Amino acid sequence: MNYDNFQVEIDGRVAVVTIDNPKALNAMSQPMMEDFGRIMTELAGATDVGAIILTGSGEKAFMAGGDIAGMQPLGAFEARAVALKSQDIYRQIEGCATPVICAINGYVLGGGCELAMCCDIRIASEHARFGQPEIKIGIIPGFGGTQRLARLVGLGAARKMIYTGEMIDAAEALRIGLTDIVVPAAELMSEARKLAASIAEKSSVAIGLAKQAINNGYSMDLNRACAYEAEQFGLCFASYDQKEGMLAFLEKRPAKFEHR
Ligand code: CO8
Repeated sequence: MNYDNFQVEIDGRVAVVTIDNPKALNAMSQPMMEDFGRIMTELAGATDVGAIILTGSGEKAFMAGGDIAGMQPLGAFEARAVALKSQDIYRQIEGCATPVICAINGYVLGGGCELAMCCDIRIASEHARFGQPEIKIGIIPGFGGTQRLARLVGLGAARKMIYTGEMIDAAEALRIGLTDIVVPAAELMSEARKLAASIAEKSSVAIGLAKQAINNGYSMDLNRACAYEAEQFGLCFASYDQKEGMLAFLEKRPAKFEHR
């Protein structure tokens, strides 16, 4: 895969996608967002990829949001179309069977924070700074931020971030649940790779079913969600990996998953 503003590297069953727009702190323009969608579609469909890490180039930013220069002249209908298109790409990341880990190496703002919230697990460096600063430029979050932030950290903390536009540091993000892990900057990628490798070596079939059970069940009431979980649990037993995983346990040897 060859794109101007992204690097894609595959190491074993782990893919690393690096947003690379250093002159604007990895802010994403609309053409970049479209490329990003293509990359994620391709990786999500690759059976030899068991986990994806998203990160940003350099040490200063994961992604400082949408490209403000490109957005400034938009009219209302164009802005709505941009938001809907990007929301589709973000939803696709959230819904794809492959787990996505966001390795946050600095500023994670606006559309960047909204992207991070679509990922399965967020791991941040100690110097990461989180924010939804849209209010400061006269707009509101448009890539799912008003919805996912409130669901993730609760209404009060979400309102505070969205109404003030102020950034919070990694420790505060950990406290409110906006990141799951915080590590020193020098250890960010090695920790993200360790986590991704640990996921990617498991059965992709079971991981995909677990992701669906968690994500789809989250918006259901508990009874319906548990019934849905039972369906996903049952489906595991249609896989080669379930037979192999249980047989390997009984034979006291490591399982050799084939992700089918
Ligand atoms: N867009 C375009 N350029 C940017 C952006 C951005 N989001 N962020 C930074 N840059 C550029 C700066 O303009 C600057 O360029 P230049 O060197 O040419 O002047 C360069 O990156 C470096 O930035 P700074 O000099 O500002 O670096 P500082 O260390 O002083 O400050 C900050 C870093 C605090 C991150 C600061 O750059 C900043 O506040 N950036 C803007 C952050 C922001 O507001 N993000 C939200 C954008 S809006 C968004 O994401 C909403 C998407 C949903 C829209 C849906 C409807 C269309």
